[in-house]
Amino acid sequence: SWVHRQRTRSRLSTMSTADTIAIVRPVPDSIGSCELTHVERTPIDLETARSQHRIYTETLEGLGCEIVVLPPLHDHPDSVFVEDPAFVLDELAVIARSGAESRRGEADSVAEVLALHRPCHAIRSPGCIDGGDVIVIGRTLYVGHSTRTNAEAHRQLRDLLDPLGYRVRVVPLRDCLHLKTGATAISDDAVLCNPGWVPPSTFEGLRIVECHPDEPFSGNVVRVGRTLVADSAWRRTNDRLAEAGFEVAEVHLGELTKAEGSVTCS
Ligand code: CIR
Repeated sequence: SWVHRQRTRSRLSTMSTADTIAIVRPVPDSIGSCELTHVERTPIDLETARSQHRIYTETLEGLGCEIVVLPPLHDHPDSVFVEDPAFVLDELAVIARSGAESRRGEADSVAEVLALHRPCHAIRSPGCIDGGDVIVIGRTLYVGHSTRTNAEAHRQLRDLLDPLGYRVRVVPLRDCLHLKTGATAISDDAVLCNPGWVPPSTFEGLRIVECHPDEPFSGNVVRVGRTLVADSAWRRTNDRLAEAGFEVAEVHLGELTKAEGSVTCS
């Protein structure tokens, strides 16, 4: 996967994706005390986690992203998962209010950076949402109904986004933390999906690539331009993506998988 990643990097170095900003936050000292919902706690090696996160960040940079590194939050064990405190649309950013109380202190510093680029709108109590529950494809927001995201947040999103021409579709989940644990967009009209966790009927009208059944956690990839950044642990699903014509850049975030995280969240 290293070879593949290097090759992908040099081939894409002339691609213009410089208008893409990737926000990351270092792995905190406290990650061993992270929230876990569907995953059993196993020891996380801090140095390995940091080195995997560094390679992931370098990969995004190699694909043309401008990297913004937020200050570390060592008192917030899940703060490396910078996707959850917000999500961004062309017109505005939505600042989330996590369903996990331990994660609410992560939002302010994310909002501070996003405010440089977008007007920010905060989800208010009793609404709860994590950015990991939101997939945006065109003018449709697919929003999970999960332990982190509730109906009040769906209602606030509709109030905010209907006038901008967005449609909010609520997606029931089974057995996974966030919507994006089980499905992610792989182009403007295609999704990668684990049908056991996210009903494929959600994405009616879109092309669907199904995760390999032996790799339930493989439905999470990050789009950068035309490239999909994927975890090399999910070889069979990555092969399916390549066979379907997608360009895949592999990284490995195995230590963060133990914290129930994956590529988009990081
Ligand atoms: C949590 O439970 O909040 C973290 N341990 C994992 C968050 C992963 N984020 C994501 O899927 N968007």
